[in-house]
Amino acid sequence: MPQKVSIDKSMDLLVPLAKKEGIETPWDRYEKMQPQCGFGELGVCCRICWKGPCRIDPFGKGPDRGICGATADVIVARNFIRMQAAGAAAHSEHGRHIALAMEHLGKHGLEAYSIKDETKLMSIAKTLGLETDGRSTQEIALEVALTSLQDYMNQDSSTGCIWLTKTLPAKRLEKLKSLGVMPHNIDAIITNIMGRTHVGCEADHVNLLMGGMRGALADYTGMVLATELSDAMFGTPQPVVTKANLGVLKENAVNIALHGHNPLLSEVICDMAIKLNDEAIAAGAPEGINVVGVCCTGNEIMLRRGIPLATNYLSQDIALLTGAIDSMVVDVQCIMPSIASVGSCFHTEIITTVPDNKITGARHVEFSEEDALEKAKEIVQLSIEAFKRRDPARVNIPNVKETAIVGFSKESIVAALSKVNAEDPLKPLIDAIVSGDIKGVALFAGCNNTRVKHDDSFMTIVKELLAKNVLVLATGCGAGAFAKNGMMTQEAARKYCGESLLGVLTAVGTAAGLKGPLPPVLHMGSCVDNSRAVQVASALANALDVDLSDLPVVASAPEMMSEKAVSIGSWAVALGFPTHIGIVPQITGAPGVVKVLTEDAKKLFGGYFIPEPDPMAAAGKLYEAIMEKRQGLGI
Ligand code: BF8
Ligand code: SF4
Repeated sequence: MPQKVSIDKSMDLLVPLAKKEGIETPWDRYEKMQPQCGFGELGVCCRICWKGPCRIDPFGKGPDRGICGATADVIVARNFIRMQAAGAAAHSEHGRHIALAMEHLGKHGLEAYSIKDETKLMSIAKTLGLETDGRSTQEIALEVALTSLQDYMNQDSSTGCIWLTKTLPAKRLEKLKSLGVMPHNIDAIITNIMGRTHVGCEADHVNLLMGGMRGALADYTGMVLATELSDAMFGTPQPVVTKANLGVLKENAVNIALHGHNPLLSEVICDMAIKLNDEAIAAGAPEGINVVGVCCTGNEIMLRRGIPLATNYLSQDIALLTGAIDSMVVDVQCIMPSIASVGSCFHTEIITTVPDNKITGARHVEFSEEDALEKAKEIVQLSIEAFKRRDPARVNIPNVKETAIVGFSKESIVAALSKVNAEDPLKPLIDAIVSGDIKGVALFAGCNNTRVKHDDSFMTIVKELLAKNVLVLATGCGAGAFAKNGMMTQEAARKYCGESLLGVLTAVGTAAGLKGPLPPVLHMGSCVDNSRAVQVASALANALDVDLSDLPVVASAPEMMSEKAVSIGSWAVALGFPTHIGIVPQITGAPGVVKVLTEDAKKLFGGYFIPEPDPMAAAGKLYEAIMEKRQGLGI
């Protein structure tokens, strides 16, 4: 195990505690896994048919083709685009779930849900070109839902997905169309990828990769509709001050950790926790119920409700070592199965809620929109019961929590900017970019990965870019890393930003009533909320009458691990953004694939992958990419 596995200060207490208690951490499991398979690392292993597994010898001494004749490029391209399809499927299932809930809400109402943000619903209807005059909120919600569901149903491949075509600049849409990568139907595109990668189908790596890019753009479609519809149902994030890191757990409260992704579950549990607070007090918890978040669900409820974030991906099971989490309630994605075994060492209820995301060893309470209130009540009461079994002698809450100013949706950013220029809110931002006070924009996204020190690459790169006056946006577990490690405070802006960036953040923050700068890292939400950053970039591109690929905008996923992150990184490239990945991707055994994704993509899309594991070198490359785009714009 590396000397120090994480820079998260909570881990200084909990990792040694895990060792003492004989409880395995992800880093112990990582160590046991060494050495990891070299063929897998290079991506040159194929298990697509049962003649295999086949593997290509990277040193050129053994097989250079699989038994069917597939080359390294074909094997790697097939594996890669299947990852893009899986990422798109995960996000799009999330989006479908929200759209179906909104459809039910529109058709017959749902006891636990409503349209909390009617302004957002109206703005969505306008974006989608729907009639609103003289129609009730419920009618509009129904049409918004049905229109969104069209993106899963349209069979006419000459028309692009609605959410994609309505949210990207015209120049980019033309480009995507000319390259033949416009998705018309999320489900059809995912099926297409699975079909064309079956044994004996496509064997041209370039065409495979272009098919994958179309899949990644289907992923964007599912994400943007998930974000926008969630905002209408649960509220569009506005700036809010909260806390992050495991010190947000309370010794004298029933601690419920909400983990996963979909706000349909977490929002109702938050409501129910408020209702049942007195039951918790009566059960002996003087501070009632304390809901905290983990991973992207954590980000969702943090931005919309100011609920504190306990931790991010890699420290999710270690969080249970605090002995103070009474229940961890999960839905879908990025949930380590290990939470069931670690939870069983404590009094903690690990509760799964989704019929197709169960974990052996966890309790399953099946949740649906129709019976959401009843099930949320059951879950909260199970948590209170678990609290009664908590062993105070095993409680170890790290005294680590940072203030975090979060809640930067496109709407809240525009609202803050409009305090500086009410007529033309984007002008102050554009002026700052043109003058060079802001050199460019970097979006940090993605996960943690045992291959690199937990949270460290995020922090190293961001400090470098802030010092060079790059505006920073963040989502997902990257945003979690920044929140936990103190990068969402006004002090951090003063400490880390270059002079001209600090000037802009101070002007906007002061005008918006913050009595000082905005935080140096603007938390935009969960992973699906990467679409918010695209909305900001599209507004800038439209205002400047340029394409997205012309903007000095870059993306970085320094600690990525999931197929969703592969898909997001790919659509970032397809939209024209240079995109850094800090993990050596499982494609390096295929020179042709590497060339397409890191070089040819630049000519085709304007965006391209920058694989760079060293965070300092990555910061340099991202800054260079920003400066190159500035040069292209002549600024
Ligand atoms: O969707 S950043 S570890 S929690 S995949 Fe997962 Fe990665 Fe976290 Fe959210 Ni995104
Ligand atoms: Fe081997 Fe070809 Fe089968 Fe893959 S598809 S396992 S390369 S025979």
